[in-house]
Amino acid sequence: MRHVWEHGDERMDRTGVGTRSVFGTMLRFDLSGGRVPLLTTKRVYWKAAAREMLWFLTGSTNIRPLLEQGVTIWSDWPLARYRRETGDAIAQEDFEARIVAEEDFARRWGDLGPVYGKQWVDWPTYRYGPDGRYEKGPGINQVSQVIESLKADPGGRRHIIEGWNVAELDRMALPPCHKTYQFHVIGSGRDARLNCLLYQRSCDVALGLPFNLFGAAMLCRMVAAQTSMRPGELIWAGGDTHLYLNHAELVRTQLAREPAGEPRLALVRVPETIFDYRFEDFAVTDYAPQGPIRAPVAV
Ligand code: UFP
Repeated sequence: MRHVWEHGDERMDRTGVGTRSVFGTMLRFDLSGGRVPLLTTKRVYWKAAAREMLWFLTGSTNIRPLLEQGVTIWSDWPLARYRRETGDAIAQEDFEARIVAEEDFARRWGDLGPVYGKQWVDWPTYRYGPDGRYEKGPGINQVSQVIESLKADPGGRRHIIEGWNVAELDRMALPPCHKTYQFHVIGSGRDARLNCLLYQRSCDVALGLPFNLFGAAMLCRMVAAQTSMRPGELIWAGGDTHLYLNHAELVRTQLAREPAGEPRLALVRVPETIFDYRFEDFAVTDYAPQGPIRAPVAV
């Protein structure tokens, strides 16, 4: 955060807010012994990140299941679209309440397009049918495939989950930020450790990164458990790594704080498949962060 704030290139961005940005960054975290990258210099609502990660794995792209669990992190985009297209200046809480209460309304206004969940577990395919016409083929579950490929070929260099479906970007509320996850195994047998590299093309260091790191760690832990490996390292690679100019107060507050403690993430159960995890299967311990810091999201 200090590096981006002090050395970032100050520039205008899509949202109109403006950022300081560094291109090409890397962070590395040891996930062994339950270690988890969770900021202690402010409270991170890891429960929302956990629910979001499990929501991705269900393949859902509608904000309704998130809102039913009280998670509002994806509301901004559908809300902005609703206001823009209807001219109705509805309050966020009222919009969210309607999504939860009215199924038709949720279907019409709560969908984000083919974002992460869709691409991860149901990447669309096309093929020539028997009559020679182009038709929809069966979707690809990349998450299942990666788990199978890690088991069959631990030394492989092709263990990738990709969110960047070029053909569908224009229908997504937000093109994927944490777009590529690559897995890598070192050691073998009972010593095998699973590394995970996340490439994030665009990163809001203040609000996005804390969430994205926790989510990635969780995904890595689930994949490790499903392939009977120990968690290794999480490597995070950032493309446009930025701080919004209106986050100056957050940056100042957070940089004045001292990191303290070493939070741990426990997976209390190994379910049959990666799609059978429940929120209750995750426990964070030794987490005593300093207070939350509020800051506006750039939409
Ligand atoms: N952003 C993140 N992480 C996420 C997410 C969004 O940092 O998981 F969904 C931020 C990055 C950027 C903005 O500030 O949201 C996306 O804008 P753009 O598509 O123009 O990069």
